[in-house]
Parts: sequence; C-alpha cells; structure tokens
Amino acid sequence: MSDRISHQGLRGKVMSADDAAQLIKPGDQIGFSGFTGAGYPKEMPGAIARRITEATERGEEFRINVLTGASTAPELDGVLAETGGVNWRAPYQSDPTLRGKINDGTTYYSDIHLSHSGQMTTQGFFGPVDVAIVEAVRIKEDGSIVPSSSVGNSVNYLQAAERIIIEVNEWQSAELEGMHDIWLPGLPPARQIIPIEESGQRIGKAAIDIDPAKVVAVVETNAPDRNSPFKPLDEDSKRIAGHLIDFFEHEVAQGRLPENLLPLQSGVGNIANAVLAGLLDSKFENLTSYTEVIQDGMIELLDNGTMSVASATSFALSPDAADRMNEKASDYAKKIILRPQEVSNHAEVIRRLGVISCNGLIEADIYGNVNSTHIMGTKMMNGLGGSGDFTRNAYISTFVSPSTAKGGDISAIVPMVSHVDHTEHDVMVIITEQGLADLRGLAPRQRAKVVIDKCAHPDYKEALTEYVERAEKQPKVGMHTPHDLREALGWHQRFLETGSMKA
Ligand code: 0RQ
Repeated sequence: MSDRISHQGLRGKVMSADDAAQLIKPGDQIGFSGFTGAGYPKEMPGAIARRITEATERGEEFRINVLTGASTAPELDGVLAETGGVNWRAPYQSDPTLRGKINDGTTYYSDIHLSHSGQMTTQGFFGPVDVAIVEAVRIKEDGSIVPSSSVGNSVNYLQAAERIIIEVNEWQSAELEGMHDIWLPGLPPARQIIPIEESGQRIGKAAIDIDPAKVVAVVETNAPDRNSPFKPLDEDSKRIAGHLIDFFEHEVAQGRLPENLLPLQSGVGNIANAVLAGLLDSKFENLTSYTEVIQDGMIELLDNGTMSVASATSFALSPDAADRMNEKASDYAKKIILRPQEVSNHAEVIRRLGVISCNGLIEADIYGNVNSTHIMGTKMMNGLGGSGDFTRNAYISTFVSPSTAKGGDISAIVPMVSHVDHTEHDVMVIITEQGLADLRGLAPRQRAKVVIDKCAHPDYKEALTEYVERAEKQPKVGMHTPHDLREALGWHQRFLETGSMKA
C-alpha cells in the first residue's frame, strides 16, 4: 500500500475504483476535484461510467449530477458524457463529447461564474452534495489531504458532501505539498475580509481538513493529468500579443500603470497563451500574476525571471511542462500559490490588487458587448469560466481574438452579439490581429467607430460601417445605441443558411 496514506483508519478504506463505484447511487450529486485538466480523479469517473452503462443495459435509469472546479479531461467529462448519464453539469466544461451532449439536449448545463460556484454549493443552492471525489497527493496522519495540481472547489465539496472518496495519485509529485494555500472566507453574514494584499501572500493552511468519518473509500492511482498541448504560435497570435504589449507600454508612459504593470490574469486558450509568450520577449520585468490557471507561457515567464510570483487555483500545462513541474515542484512552490477558486477569482481581491484581465472571445459587437460562450447564439462552446469574475472587477479588462474564424467565413466583430456574457459596461479593451480598440470613456456610437476601425477584418469593415449608417436612419431609432433590429442578428442567420457571414 502507498506510504502516502498516513492516516491509520483510512488505510483500512483502500479499495479498487470499481468497488468504490458501487457506493455511488442513481441520482447522486457528485462534487469532483479538477480544474482545466489538472487534479481530477483519474479512475473513479471511468468506474462510475461502467456502472451507469451496466445499469442502462439492464434497462435501469442511472443518471448523476456532476460538479467540478472547471473543465477536466476525457477521463472524467468524456467517459461520463459518453454514457448519456450526466443529467446536470456545472460550473464549466470544455470536453467535446460533453459539449455534444449539452447541445443535443441530453445534459443540462448551468454555466456560472467560477468564484460563485463553491459558495453556491455550500449554501445548498443546488441541493445536497451526496459524494465528493477528490484527488490528493497525500493523506496526512490527521486525515487532512494535500490536494494535487488544482484546488478548485474541492474544499467546498469536501465540506458539503455526505460521503467522501479520495484518490491518492502517486504520479503527482509529493513535493506539491506546500504549494497550496487553503482558506475560505466563510458565508454571510459572518464572511471575513480576505487578507490578501499581494499576489504572493499566503493566508491559509497547506492541506484540507476533512472529517475522516465521512470517507467511504480510498483509491490508489498512478496516472498523469491530461491537458491538450497548445497550438504553435501563429502570426495572428503574435500580432495580438504585440498590440497588447504596446498598449501596456503606453499605459506605463502615461503613468496609469507601474513599470512592472499590475497582477496579470490570463484566460484559457491558445491566444491567451500566446500573449504570455509575447511578454517573454518584452522589456517588462518583475511581473506578477493573480489568475486562475497557470499555463505553459506563465511557467516560462517564471523560469526566466520575467515574472516573480503567480497565484492561481490550478495548472493547465502541456505534457512537457507538467513533467517539468513534477520534477521541480518544491522549487516552483516558492513562486506559485494554488488557492480555492473562490479566492483566486474573488471580486474583492481582484479589485484590490488592480488585476489586468485578458480573456478570449467568440464574438464582440460594435458597441463592445462580448460573447465568450455561444456559437451562433444557441450552441455552447465551453462556458463563462472565470472570465466574468476577472472582467467585471479588473483595473483594465481586455479581450483578445482573431478577427475572423472558420477560414474567414465568420467575423468576430458583429453588429450585435448573439449571446452576451460581458456587457459593454465591463469591456474596456478589445484586441484582434488588426489592432486594439481602447473603449474606455467612449459612448456607444464612438465605440462602434473604434471597434470597426481597429478590430474588424478588412473583409467585414465596409459591411459593418454600412450597418451603422442604416441603423442610424431607422425610423424611431434611439441614437444612443442605434440598431436595425431586423438586421442585427442577420449575419448569424446568413451564416446558418449559407455557411458564411459574407453577403
Ligand atoms: O475552433 O478549434 O474547431 O478551430 O472556437 O478559438 O481562436 O483558437 O481561441 O482557444 O483562445 O478560445 C472564447 C472559446 C476562445 C475561449 C474561447 C472557434 C474557433 C476554434 C477556439 P476550432 P481560438 P481560444 C479563464 C477564462 C471562455 C472561458 C474563459 C473560452 C475555437 O477563450 O472558452 O474565458 N473562453 N475563461 O474556430 C464559431 C465564432 C468563433 C468560433 C472562435 N465566432 N464562431 N466558432 N471559434 N470564434 C479560464 C477558465 O475559466 C477555466
């Protein structure tokens, strides 16, 4: 048996994943650890999927509700979605199989701000949590557990759950111990001030206290986290990164940002990763980060000393970077802090530190509203994730995207977004490979000019300008935010009918 299980009573609970899966009941609401492909349980989801499949083959109904920190991996979301047995899912996902089930109506998906999801669970907004299934690198003598490569909502799920199953994963470096900072502000009316005044500050404990009496099984595993490698940097991503870095330099020159900027948040996805890579070659030094995921680009900034400290709730590393993390986890623990997502994404800290946010978008409209989640207004892509937590509370909020998608048939800049995640009131800067639109202080009609001029692809500029001109001439139109309501979503409809937004 693994010497990573130091609690005597819990050593007696070790069993196979298939035996532990027998303890899951139809209708259970399960809170899993896991955030962006890191720190999710590796064997239990597969074992539960086998149970669901067997039950379904016998003609029995076996469906579960699934909560996590954020997205996971094929071994969790993928295998469970394939059974068709996921009834309800929250708060974030990015798995292709699950996406299919959400979009064909098999699975209900509650897409909510990541910082809210833990407290909502603890408060019972979603009903009771029947089981928490959490990956750990070690169970300590007192039964407390050292989480692995993410913290996410694990503390909330472990506190709320009636039954607990712990996977102890020997693949994860035992030296991750000391990287985590476990602390929660509690619930109103007794909620506490979060005493974080710098990204690198630790305020909590290195392990999660649990009630060992609630543990019904311990499963030993030895399997890597599975993240998709990032796409190689293309010219467009490099241009986007260049525009953002020029903007930072300008803000420093104007005295609106200090020389080492303010703590950076960087979203998921290829473009956000490219922006971090761009910072590697910039003149900036001594950067800090208060973010939710640490991806390859950020590890490189820490490695070469451009960044001094990074606070997050999880890793999102390529396989190579994950191996490096495992080899040198105790070194990285001096510069990296993993917190519960309620703290990593908390409005109070983001606002206090003056975080600069940078997230991807699916489409933005001429007035600055942003859609991060829906394809053509109805199909879920991934989810809101933490983009709202950061955008709404950032010192400067930025969004980055290529100006077109699908070989140019889709314009990322549209007359009206087909779904709104971030309103015009929260979006300060939009950047595409074409340029950067600084929307601070501009009224809607002023914004439309800048967004079209700086961000739209040349193939769509004229059509967007003509749309604005037509909108302004509509009878009874309000000149604050002019629209032609019959045409506002016409580009999306045209794409659905013809395969292109082009007229
Ligand atoms: O599809 O892979 O099939 O080619 O969307 O697009 O341009 O590679 O951009 O990887 O940065 O993702 C908004 C999805 C951008 C992401 C989104 C298609 C495009 C491609 C990916 P293919 P790119 P990115 C903190 C922050 C919400 C969560 C968030 C996201 C694929 O950034 O999920 O911000 N954000 N979290 O072709 C149809 C359009 C499209 C489009 C792009 N207008 N119509 N398809 N695509 N625009 C982290 C967490 O919360 C965990």
